[in-house]
Amino acid sequence: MSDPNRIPSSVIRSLLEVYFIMGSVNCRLDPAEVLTEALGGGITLFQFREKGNGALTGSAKFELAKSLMQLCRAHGVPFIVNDDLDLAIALDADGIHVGQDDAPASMIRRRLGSGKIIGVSAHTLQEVQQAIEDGADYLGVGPVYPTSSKEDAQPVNGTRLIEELRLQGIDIPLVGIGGITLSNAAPVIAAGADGISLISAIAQADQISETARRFLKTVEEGLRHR
Ligand code: 3NM
Repeated sequence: MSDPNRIPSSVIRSLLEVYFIMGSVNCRLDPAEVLTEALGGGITLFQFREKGNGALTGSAKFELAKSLMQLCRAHGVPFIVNDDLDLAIALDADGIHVGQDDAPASMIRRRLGSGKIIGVSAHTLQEVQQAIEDGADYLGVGPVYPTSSKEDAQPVNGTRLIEELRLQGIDIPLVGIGGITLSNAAPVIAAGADGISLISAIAQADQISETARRFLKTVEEGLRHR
């Protein structure tokens, strides 16, 4: 029987349109300033991913996460935590995003409860099928294009894997991720993604708010013309 507390796919799909991810190491400016501008530009979902060289840990990580979650709440944008289930629970975040090396979505669901969003990174058809079986709410499929934001990124897939999934009738909400910019975002939506997920194209932009706005416009136009 379907769980009445699960967030409907149609809601998840619209949250995925412009899914901004970042942590302090991705920002040239203060992370709160970056996020405030991105929220002002219309990002639809945010993931706190405090990873890489110089990433904060312990109470500094917790305090940053809490302040960024408050900014998201003020804009009505859900706040997703990357990987760290204890942090997601401690903050009562809106969800968690996990990779292939983390606990399966089914196990996470038991700890988080059914009203939270669980996303999984998937790079092959088999990983996609497993994540669906485990009860993921959405998938991050990538890397679509070459990226320098993830050290252990898998080989680039282009938009091929997304197209293949949709051709096979797999309709779980999903975003393309990896190397997405304003000039290459449209084909990701045309391939069948519900949205795009990005770090550097927004975090490192000279005009963050305007850039986020242009991504939203690109995605919405892409969805209308599909
Ligand atoms: N996951 P940027 S690629 C966090 O393929 C992440 O699963 C990926 O950063 C995957 O937008 C990636 O700067 C990095 O390329 C995305």
